[in-house]
Amino acid sequence: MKNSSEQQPLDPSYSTIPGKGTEPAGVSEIKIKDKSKERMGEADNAVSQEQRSTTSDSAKQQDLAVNKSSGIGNPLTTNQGVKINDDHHTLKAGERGPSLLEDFIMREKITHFDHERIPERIVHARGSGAHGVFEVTRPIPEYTKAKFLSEKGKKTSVFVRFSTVAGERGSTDVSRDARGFAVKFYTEEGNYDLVANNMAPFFIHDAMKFPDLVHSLKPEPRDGIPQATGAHDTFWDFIATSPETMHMIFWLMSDRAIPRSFRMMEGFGVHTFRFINDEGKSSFVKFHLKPKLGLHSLAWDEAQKISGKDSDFHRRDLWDAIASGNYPEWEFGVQIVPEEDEFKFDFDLLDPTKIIPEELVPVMPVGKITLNRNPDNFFAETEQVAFHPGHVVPGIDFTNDPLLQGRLFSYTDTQLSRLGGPNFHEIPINRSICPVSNNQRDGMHRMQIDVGETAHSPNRISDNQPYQVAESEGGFVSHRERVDGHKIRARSKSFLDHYSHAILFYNSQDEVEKQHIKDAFSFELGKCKRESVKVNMLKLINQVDEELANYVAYQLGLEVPEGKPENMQHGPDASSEEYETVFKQPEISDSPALSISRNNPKDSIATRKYALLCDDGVDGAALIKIKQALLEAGAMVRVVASHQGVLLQTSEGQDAEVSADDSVLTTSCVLFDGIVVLNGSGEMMDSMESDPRYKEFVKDTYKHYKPIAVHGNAAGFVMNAIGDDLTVEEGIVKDGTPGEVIEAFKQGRFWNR
Ligand code: HDE
Repeated sequence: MKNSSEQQPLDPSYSTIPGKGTEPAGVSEIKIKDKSKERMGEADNAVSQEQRSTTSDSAKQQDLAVNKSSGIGNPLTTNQGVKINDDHHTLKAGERGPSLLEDFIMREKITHFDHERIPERIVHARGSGAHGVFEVTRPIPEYTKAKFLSEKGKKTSVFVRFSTVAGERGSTDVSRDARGFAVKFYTEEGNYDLVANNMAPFFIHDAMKFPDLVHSLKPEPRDGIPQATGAHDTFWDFIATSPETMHMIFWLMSDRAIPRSFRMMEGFGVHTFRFINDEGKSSFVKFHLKPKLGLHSLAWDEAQKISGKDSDFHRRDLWDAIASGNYPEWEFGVQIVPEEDEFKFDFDLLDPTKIIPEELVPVMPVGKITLNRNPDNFFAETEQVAFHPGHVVPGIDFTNDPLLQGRLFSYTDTQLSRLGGPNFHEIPINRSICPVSNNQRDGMHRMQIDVGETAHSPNRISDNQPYQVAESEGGFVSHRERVDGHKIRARSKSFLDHYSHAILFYNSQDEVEKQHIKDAFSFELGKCKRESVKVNMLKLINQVDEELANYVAYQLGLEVPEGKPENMQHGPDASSEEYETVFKQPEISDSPALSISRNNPKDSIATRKYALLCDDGVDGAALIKIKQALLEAGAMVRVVASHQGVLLQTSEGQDAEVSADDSVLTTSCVLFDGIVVLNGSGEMMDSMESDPRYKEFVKDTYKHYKPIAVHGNAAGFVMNAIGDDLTVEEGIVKDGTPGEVIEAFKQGRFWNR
């Protein structure tokens, strides 16, 4: 293995934007330590705590450096280090003869190849990751003794993995689904993993139901269809018989399930956790991640088309943003509930299908996460990273949320088979930046060479080393919660209100968002084959909103059935006294924080992507002017024509070359946030008019509610292309100045079309 002085430079495109995107903070500070010593536990003092905390934003990069190798300048060798003379031909008995078993070089190469895949994650198989840094903006020692939250300005390395839930590893990024948002904080006290989602509630109460939920969501067992979507019978059959899913299902039918970008979605820790301060006092806490760019989503038709045109849409967006120096940022915030207020709410804090409305307990910002470095190797980092909600540090602890309790078992268990044994914590992306020593030994792929004479405790032979650590010195001590109960398999009655938070969520949406929810239910249930599934679902939807249920019923060609839902899993029987307690009204009637449109800043086009649509004969001067203005506003711009490369121009006195980055064959309007249609020669307009791909480019941009700027003689073509779909001209800027175009682009979507 080569040392990191021969490490590949950072992504070369970092330096393409002047003044931006040079090395992420701290990377240049990388110094090589003797990692072999440190990994053997001998170098506990090799880097002092002080040194660590001053370099902590780059501490993980420093840690990873020893494992990196570019191969550049090296001879080609076998895995045993033997130099290879011919890597292209199998050893054969004669030029046309049979291959020889003796060929250790060929056998090694093929054998390694045969084993280079690992099992994909059971859920969240499709993901994208990036490195970054967490910085404290508001220390909270009054609530938690976690050191990474203790000082203003303190920086901690992080690795974040975003994911879809249902689809397999190679599936589309833009299915209707929840998104995983898992953050590994490499703190000086060990790794802390916040394994979050982009939706605040979860489907179910109890971990025991998770395999059923996931089996229903995954492709159906008989035919393996459909991929990466819940729009099929088994999923809706599970939902329709499990009313506890109603809150989450409304989030899933909302635009939150089709984010425009990972960079534009929130993260939620879902469960209520505990913070523990230095005095041992506990408070309840919910974790939040709020994107600096605000919340933005796709249109459903657009998302389905993106799946065909670029199924790596989110992965590419994240990669390109980081590579071009547009580092995504999230505010990291907490909702704190004092222990004594545990029963103050209408819902149970331990119920993961509920949220604490931000209007009841505001989110306090405590830091920010910035993603500033793409991985060097997808497999080594994004695929091998292993998160676990049980990876906590002193100052963070669990509650008795039965879903969380089950997760605490599942994550290590699943890594054992996915990553091939019990030593996955040694994989570079997973190992902590602080020393690890204990009496665990051996197992598949052990990297650490444990020296010394003992692997047991207590021991006199090695003077009880490694030693236990007092709580006051940072030893983890579980919160001393009094627990007293019967051993039963049951569900708390305090969890049985299944509808109030779904009602709150739905009522907090604006009319456009409500319409999208109506359409989503109609689409998803419309894909189901069994009428019984649809009818059961209509009954449940009817508990949340009658008008919605009637709308969906009409779309399905059905009627909303009379009566309350019956034969539900874990809802009380319709004849029981408890039954009415299930139907509560929400504690508050409106929560603006739940709506995307109310959290959607319209103040910038930075990092948005626009197409300049034109062809040979374009007015080059106009193209350069608008392109420059958009770039200066921080947008990304691609020129799209009938072919790639240099374009002929009409403009006089315009010497600069203009060329097309993409053609209408290689790209699509669904990959852009808006378009500018340039003016040009009569021939240019004729060729655009006669090419259906141009027409579709404009028409779909309009249909997906996105802004269209049009110059001069292109206006006729644009209006023809939209044709009968035209309802309002809002969002179509004719002959606007660059400033006017940018103002329209800032609006993002014109939903009233
Ligand atoms: Fe997970 N979940 N989960 N989950 N989850 C996994 O662990 C599980 C739940 C979440 O990018 C698996 O390493 C159970 C809630 C994310 O690598 C597995 C239950 C939330 C990721 C697993 C839940 C999540 C996972 C599969 C119910 C939001 C991707 C691979 C008790 C707070 C992490 C793996 C990554 C992954 C189990 C419910 C988020 C099988 C049993 C609630 C973001 O262990």
